[in-house]
Amino acid sequence: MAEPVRVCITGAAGQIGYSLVYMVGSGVVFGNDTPVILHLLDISPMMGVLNGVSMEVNDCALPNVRDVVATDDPAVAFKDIDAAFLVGAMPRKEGMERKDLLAANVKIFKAQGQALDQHAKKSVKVLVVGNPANTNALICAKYAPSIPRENFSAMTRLDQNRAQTQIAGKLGIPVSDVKNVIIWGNHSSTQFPDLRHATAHVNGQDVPVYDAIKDDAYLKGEFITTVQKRGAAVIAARKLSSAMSAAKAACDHMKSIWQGTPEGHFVSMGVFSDGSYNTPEGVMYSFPVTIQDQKWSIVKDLPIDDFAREKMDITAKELCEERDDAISACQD
Ligand code: NAX
Repeated sequence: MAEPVRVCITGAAGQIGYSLVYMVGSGVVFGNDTPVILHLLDISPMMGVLNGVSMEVNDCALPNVRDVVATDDPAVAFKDIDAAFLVGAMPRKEGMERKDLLAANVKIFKAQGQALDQHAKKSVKVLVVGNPANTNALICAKYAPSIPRENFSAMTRLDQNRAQTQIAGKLGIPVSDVKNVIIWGNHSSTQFPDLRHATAHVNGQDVPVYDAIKDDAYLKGEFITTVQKRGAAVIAARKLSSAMSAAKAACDHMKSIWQGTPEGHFVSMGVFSDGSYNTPEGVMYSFPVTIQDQKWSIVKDLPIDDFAREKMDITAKELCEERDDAISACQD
């Protein structure tokens, strides 16, 4: 067996945490041959609940779980970690504006960036799930200057999974037969789920989704709004935000980082923009990426039509506004 990987999950007493702790412990992310030491962080009032989660993960008797550390101290939680799922934050409630969330959450990610900088391995891979995920990741990286900023990413994989599922359902094929759907921009309702480069495996071959579903009105209308509003639809139905699907997406994202992307596939994640596709540099914009040796590269030179351009610019504008609000909130 390989050396154990130390994995921190913040917000581990919360609802995403409840699914995520089990999934990470089960071996699906870091591999069945890789033991994990779970570092579970939550805030002091949640320590009772966190201890319960810790008892349960031990009682799962998962062969991959070597040890569980449950704490309210970021210095302990981040000590020598190889990977972090930063989930802990205030969740969006029905009717809550992203701006309110941003002010409340950005300070958490500033403090966690500083703690990562001091205590984590410099090679740590940090996935930010807590909303506003892209901007929280930006702030976290900013306050962890000794860790390469490429090691930080924000989750838009849930949006990608939702988009793939919509198309698979429309075509009546397994979700794994839909690939290369792109989520551009922010994990918010301005995101642009783009099918122009996606393919579906139909009648024994990969065909462009636009050829498989010859319905522009759906592809450019209902499909996009369904994906953009899926989080709100889950809240309306469950009276709670997405949790099981968010945990699964977080595992998919970290697995892509850890184990790479298969030949011919790309995945979407929020990463530092280098200005590709005329996006503003320095915001955490969701791009299609391929990953090898735990390093991501933005997929370049995909053709962008006017329809896509307009949508990509709208979400870029929102990210710039969030960045400016976040920077001033951190200075307060
Ligand atoms: P919960 O409220 O169930 O759990 C959050 C947990 O974080 C709580 O246990 C809380 O005590 C803890 N916490 C708060 N501040 C903390 C801190 N400073 N350090 C450590 N722990 C802290 O929320 P849950 O439904 O699990 O959602 C967590 C976050 O994920 C929210 O910000 C939510 O908006 C975000 N989401 C992001 C998604 C994405 O695709 N990027 C989708 C799902 C989800 O909405």
